[in-house]
Amino acid sequence: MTAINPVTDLARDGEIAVITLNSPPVNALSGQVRDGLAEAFRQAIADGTAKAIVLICAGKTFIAGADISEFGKPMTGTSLFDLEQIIENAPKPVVAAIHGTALGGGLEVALCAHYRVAVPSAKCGLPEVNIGLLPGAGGTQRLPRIVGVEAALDMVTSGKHVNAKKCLETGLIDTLAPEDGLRATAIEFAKTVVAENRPLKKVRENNAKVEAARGKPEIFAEFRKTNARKFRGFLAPEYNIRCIEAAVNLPFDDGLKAERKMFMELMTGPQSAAQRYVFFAERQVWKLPDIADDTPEIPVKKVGVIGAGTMGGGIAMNFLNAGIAVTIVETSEEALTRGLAIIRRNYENTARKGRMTMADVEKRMGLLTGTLDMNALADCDLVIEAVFERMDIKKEVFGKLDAIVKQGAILASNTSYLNVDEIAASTKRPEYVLGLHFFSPANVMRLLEVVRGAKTAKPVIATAMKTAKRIGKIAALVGVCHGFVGNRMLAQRQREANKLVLEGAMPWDVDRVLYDFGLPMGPFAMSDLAGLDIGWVKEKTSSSTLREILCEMDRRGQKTGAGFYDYDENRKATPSPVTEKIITEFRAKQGITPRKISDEEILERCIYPMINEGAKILEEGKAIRASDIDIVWINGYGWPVYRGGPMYYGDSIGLDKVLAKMRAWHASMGADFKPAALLEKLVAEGKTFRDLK
Ligand code: 3H9
Repeated sequence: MTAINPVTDLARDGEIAVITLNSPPVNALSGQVRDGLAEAFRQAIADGTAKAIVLICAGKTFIAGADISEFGKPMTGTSLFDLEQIIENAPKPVVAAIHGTALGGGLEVALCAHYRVAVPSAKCGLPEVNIGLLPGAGGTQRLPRIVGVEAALDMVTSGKHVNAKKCLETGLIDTLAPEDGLRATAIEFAKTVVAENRPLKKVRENNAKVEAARGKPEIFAEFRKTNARKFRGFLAPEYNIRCIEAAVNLPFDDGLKAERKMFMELMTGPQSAAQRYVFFAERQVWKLPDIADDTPEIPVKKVGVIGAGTMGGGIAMNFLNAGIAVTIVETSEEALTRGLAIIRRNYENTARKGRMTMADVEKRMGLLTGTLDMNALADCDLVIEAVFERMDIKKEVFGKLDAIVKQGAILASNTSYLNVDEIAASTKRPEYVLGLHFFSPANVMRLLEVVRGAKTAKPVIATAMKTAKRIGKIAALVGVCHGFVGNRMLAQRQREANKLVLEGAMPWDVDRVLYDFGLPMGPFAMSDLAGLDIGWVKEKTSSSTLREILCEMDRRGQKTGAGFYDYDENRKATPSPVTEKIITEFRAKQGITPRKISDEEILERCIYPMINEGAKILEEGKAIRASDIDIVWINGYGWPVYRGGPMYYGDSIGLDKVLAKMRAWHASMGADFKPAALLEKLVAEGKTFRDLK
């Protein structure tokens, strides 16, 4: 075996040259990797006694793509394009041996090999779209030549990882190898290719499938239409589609040029920069500076959930999906029966849509026990309380749980605002208490805020984070403060949205601006969806806010067919003349003369105070990093990922701009706008949130 460089080896197995790449963690195509591979291929090609070449990777995966951390920096070493040319034009067969994931540039390299062999657990995909890019090394031109235009469109715009069985069906791979016999099978396969004198199959020459779609622009028009909602605001999906169109309509080399041009445009643009930032932020969020990776975990085999309402039911489903037994406790037979029935119905709906079998439904329901007796939670490892959001009730529940649930078990509250330390103090085990703030619908939303109390023990936090991963969540560790990270910042936006309406904007103006910014919906549409009567008490209402007036008129949101908006029978919203009249009269009563408010002001007033609040959260140590706050907003509130999260957005528009506005509003409108000390400091030092260590 010859070491070509620190990450690439060249060995021989009879007449087959075997190139092994070993660049942990995921064999990404860094400059060093490209150099090593290029040199190894050159040597293997030059060696007249080697009849074929196998490319295989060590470690957990085949090449998982270009090295994303190199993007935006000057390129060093062999270009990926040159490496691909060497492989594709090799005068002897090249076989790629795939395990783990062949993604992005990794699959593109494999597509330049003449044959591909994979183990059954392997997956292939072109996930560049997820980081605001397109496959820029020929992937958009070669993939449709194998899998066809429709399948290629789906793969490049969804970024999905396709399993080996499916890849075999579409021809993306040529044969399967046993799970523990990839190397041997790939070598045998290469020997057969040599022995049978099989052709050097170049994907680029395979035109039948792209030609079949030529002159059929409706394929693309239909695809765009079907996915318009999903792609809204994103540049990359459209560019990926255009590249597949180029594959269909242009000769291969011209298609490559078109792909290159669009790739560079995306790569140097703001959306991909934001999405690449999010890629790393999603991985950073799990890293906890003061909790070592080897902190002992508390095994979580059985979970208790208190409350079978929407939240409790959704929470329970997360664990059932992960194969963890759940006991759910309610206070009345009726509420329990209803809660269990809703869980079943949700699963059955999923099964009806073909995303689960009825056997899966029964398996999950088989793990679920409903009871009215809290004592049934005695042997749970983790109990999550999802009862009414009132401190006295929470304290009572925790007091009872403390007496019932075994020592060493974790007691968690799903509170979205309340003081977790106060809840913990109602038990004799505050170190085993923390907040697990799920977002509604809890079985769908990815975010989990893990709220660390003053006394929460490290193994409890470590267990919460690991458990979050097990149930498919993305967890951010946050500190105790009113509303934690997400809702604390949301409150800023809501306050300003309400004020803007008093000052002269209409709710649908505010909603439109935020929707166009990329959020799934604006604050008033969101209030209508949640119900305007959350926290509204009929007996105490006094027409003191627009919200109260709307509730008094039984305009309590979507559920009553009217709120800020009017709704038709399909829940389609239209701006309401009734609401408009209420607002106009309310302003008059308050002596407010409405003024014209620009879209720019709406956006800045809603978002800059959030960024300022984020700075306060950081300053108080309630979030570990600015990027964790971004993760909260992307995964809990639908902040558009191509804008990187509110803190990243602040950095990208310039913190000096945010500060200048906060100062001006502070002077004209008072304390709500007091600039955060951290914001002042960063601007004074010419730094950004990303510079914070
Ligand atoms: C591309 O290929 C462009 C080309 O078309 C054209 C070029 C001209 N680069 O996710 P994990 C790190 S674009 C750099 O926790 P898992 C990651 O940050 C690329 N680093 O592991 C983490 O580091 P740390 C297209 C990368 O087992 C560590 O590896 N490819 C890259 O849960 C472990 O990652 C993609 O978009 C990378 N490409 O999942 C694939 N990938 O430990 C992106 C990972 O310091 N990668 N790292 O935090 C993935 O989807 C997952 O990482 C993978 C493994 C499924 C591979």
